[in-house]
Amino acid sequence: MAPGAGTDRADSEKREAAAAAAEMVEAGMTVGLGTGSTVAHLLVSLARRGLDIRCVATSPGTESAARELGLQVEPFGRFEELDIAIDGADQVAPDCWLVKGGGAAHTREKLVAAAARRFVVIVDSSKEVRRITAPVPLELLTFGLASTLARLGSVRVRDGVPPSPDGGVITDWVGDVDDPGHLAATLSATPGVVEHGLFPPDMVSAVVTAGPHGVNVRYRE
Ligand code: A5P
Repeated sequence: MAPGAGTDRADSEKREAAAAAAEMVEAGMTVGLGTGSTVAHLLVSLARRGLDIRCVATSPGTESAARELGLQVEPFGRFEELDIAIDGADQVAPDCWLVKGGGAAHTREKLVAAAARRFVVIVDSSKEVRRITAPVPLELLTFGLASTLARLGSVRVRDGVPPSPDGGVITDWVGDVDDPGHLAATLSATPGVVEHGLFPPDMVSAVVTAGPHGVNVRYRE
């Protein structure tokens, strides 16, 4: 299924999770906006609240959608820190390891999440998994791509996906993920890997999951 596509039920769960997270934003805050179909609902909920907030976007798509809704989007370079960042995820494990980057935006998403005092993840119930599995998105440098791919081994270049806004090649790790922490460290230590889509639990402040029985918020702070 293409990133962003989904069932009606998944879509309404995304909308509910996004609406709950939008309530965590207060006037005067600086807000990191993620990327994807769940964040598309977040933008609508945030715009409806009409708060005086300053936003940073994690992708050109989010930036233009947010601006069209009247949200104030500023260059990330203006901020050392953000009050909150809110973003979707492809997988959320019970210990709060995440996989992100189904929409190829994980590098900018990780930078924005790392700058935020609180990082809130918004998902529909299909994203809750018992354990993290492949694929894990990767962004690779174009320079030396063939040798980076050979060093990594179990990686597939994503078909028909344009380079990231920063020029990186979008690929996926398709090997085993026995220990997300170990894989994250290995990928980070591999020359040519710009960023991987494994987000560690200590980056996450809260996970807002909407399911058939309503919205559940798990706090990690
Ligand atoms: C974008 O690159 C991703 O990290 C998204 O946040 C993730 O794929 C979730 O996307 P949806 O909200 O569209 O399911």
